[in-house]
Order: sequence, then C-alpha cells, then structure tokens
Amino acid sequence: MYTQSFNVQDTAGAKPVALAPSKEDPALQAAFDARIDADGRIEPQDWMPDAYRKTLVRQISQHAHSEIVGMLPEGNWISRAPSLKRKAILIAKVQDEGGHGLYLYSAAETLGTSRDQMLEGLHSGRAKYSSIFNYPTLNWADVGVVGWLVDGAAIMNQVPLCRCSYGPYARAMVRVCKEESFHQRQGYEALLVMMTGTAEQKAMVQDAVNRFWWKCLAMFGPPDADSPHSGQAMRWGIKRISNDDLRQKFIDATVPQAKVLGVTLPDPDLKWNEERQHYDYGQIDWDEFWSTVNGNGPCNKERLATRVKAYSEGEWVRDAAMAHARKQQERSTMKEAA
Ligand code: BYC
Repeated sequence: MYTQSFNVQDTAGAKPVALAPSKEDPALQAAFDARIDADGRIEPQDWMPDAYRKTLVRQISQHAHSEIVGMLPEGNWISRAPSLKRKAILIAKVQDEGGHGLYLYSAAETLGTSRDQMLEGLHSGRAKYSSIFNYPTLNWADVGVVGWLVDGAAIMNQVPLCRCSYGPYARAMVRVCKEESFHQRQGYEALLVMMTGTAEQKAMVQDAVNRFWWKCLAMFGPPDADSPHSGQAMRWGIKRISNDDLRQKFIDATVPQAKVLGVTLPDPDLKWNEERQHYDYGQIDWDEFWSTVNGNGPCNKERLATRVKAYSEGEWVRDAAMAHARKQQERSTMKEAA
C-alpha cells in the first residue's frame, strides 16, 4: 500500500514516473502555498519547493533509520525473553519496527531519493537516527521500559504526523501509530507483571526507568528555541506540534501511569503546576544529547557496525530478489509478445 516508489528508477527496470520539476515558479509556489494554507495534502507528482522536498527526505529517512536501528536494542533480548509468550510478543514487535522502516523508506522514495542513497547516508554516519537507540538494554526490565516509554514517546510524536501535509508520509503514519500503540501497551503490561514480583524485580524496573527517563524526554528534539527546523516545518504542516509541547504532553500523560505502576520518575523538580495545568520538570542534559547525536553515545559505533554488517551479509538476498524480479519481467514480456 505504501510502495509508491514509482518515482525512482531501480535496477529491475521499473518505469519511473517523472517528478514535477521543482524550479522556482511564482504561480506554482502560490498554488502550493494556498494548498498548505487550506490544510490540503501534497502528493508525489505535485509541484513542491526544493526545500520542502529536502526537509521531508531528511525527516522521513531519519525516521526510517530510527525504526531499523531501533530493532537492535530489543532484538538482543529475543533469545533471552523470560517465557514463550514474551518471546512471541517481542518477535512480533521487532518485526513491526522493520515494517515501519519499509513503509517510511517507500514514502521517502516518492520524493525522488532512492533507498540505496538513504542507506548510504546511514551507513556512512552522515544521516541521523533517534538518539535513544544509542543506549544499551541491560536487562529484561529495559525491554518493558523501551515499550512503555520509548514507544510511548514515539506515539506522542507520531500521531500528529498522521496529519502531515505530505500524503505518503501521513498515510504511512496511520498504520505505524496503531502498531506503536500495541508496542506501548505490551511494554507497560510486562512492567506491571514485574512490579507484582520480588523486591529484586521491582528494583530492576525502577533502575531501568531511572536510566531511560531523561533520554526519552530528549527524543522529542532540542528545545523550540534551539530547533532550527521547527519554524519552517510547522509552516509547511509537516510538524503540527512543537518539540517542547510534545515533550510536555508526554510528561503529563506518563506521570499518572508511573503512579499506577508504582515507580518514581527520577526528577526531583517534577511537580504539578496548578496555574499552568501541566507538570513542571527539571533540566535535560542537552550536552549529553548532542554528544550522543554526534556519534559519541555508549552504543553508536556498535549500532552502526551491526547495521553495516547486516546490509553486506544480506547482499545475496537482494541480488536473488532482483534476479527473480528480472526473470518475472522477462516472462511477462515474452507472454505479451506471443
Ligand atoms: N535524535 O530542528 P530539530 C521509534 C536532530 S523511532 C537524533 O528539532 P526536526 C521507535 C534533527 O534531526 C523514533 N537527532 O529537527 C523505533 C536535526 O538534525 P539535522 C524516531 C535528533 O527534524 C523502534 C537537529 O537535531 N521518530 O519511535 O524539526 C522501536 C535539530 O532538531 C533528535 C521520528 O523520527 C533525536 N532525538 O525535529 C521503538 C519522528 N531530535 O537533521 C520506537 C519523525 C532532533 O539538521 N521526526 N534531532 O542534522 C520528527 O518528528 C523530527 O525529525 C524530530 C526532530 C522531532 C525528531
């Protein structure tokens, strides 16, 4: 459904559909602006400014990279899940994340950038992916906390993207959000079970929350005042809610869940502000965030090396799929000619 990669010439010889040239044209620009102002959708064959296309390729490809790198910290725990039920759930979740990567790469391809180009950006370390996946998952409680908090933060950020002005991205996000919602619940449920267990199990959950809480708050991106892309992305209807507002919504939604679970969120400044009708919270360590985003987090090198290895070891699978596609195409051409 999201395989609108018809804009991109690939080696199987699929017919590319010409992209509308995006060179400056006041009439086309005015029509584009009017559609954005009317909250309409932009589709792949529509004229769009170069900067809009570039912003989308950057955001959607980084999002896709986050999904496939995000498979790694949890994938580590498939062989060590504590029961068959937990193993089956975790396999399904990790597989979903791979699927999200595929929808998102397909959505980005409609903008005229090939998947190979995007993957080259990831493998060379030029392209970003979410900071959160550069931290280790040390024990089983971490897997539950990733579901509860990381997927919880992801949903908060991604639901508004279902109304993004670019059609293929918005449509991909609808299914992604439904699946993320299952991911969040399975994580929370796994933690609820651990919190009925031994003192040691409860301590594991608290320790995992302590390690992930601040990193999850940073997932929403830098404060609005330091976010270079937000203003224009909001103007274009790509982003609908700012980084800080989404972070606040996430905190407000999570505090009562933490109470039900019986864990403490590791922030002495976290308290309800009657006047603002929101929780106040403490300082996020942005130096640590930028250091991680720029390649120096605890797992950046390991994550990238694992992706590059999987890509090179998967070359024969891609070659076989292309050979099969070519054969199918030759057969149908012969049939048509007969
Ligand atoms: N990590 O001007 P800003 C998932 C970068 S997957 C790393 O605010 P923007 C899941 C930003 O890219 C979760 N980099 O940018 C998967 C920019 O750098 P460049 C991923 C970050 O784009 C598996 C610079 O900082 N979700 O949930 O307007 C298992 C300035 O920032 C981060 C998405 O990708 C970060 N946390 O806003 C479980 C959602 N934050 O590009 C779960 C789609 C910022 O200039 N993306 N940067 O070099 C977005 O909504 C936006 O791109 C962001 C950033 C809110 C992330």
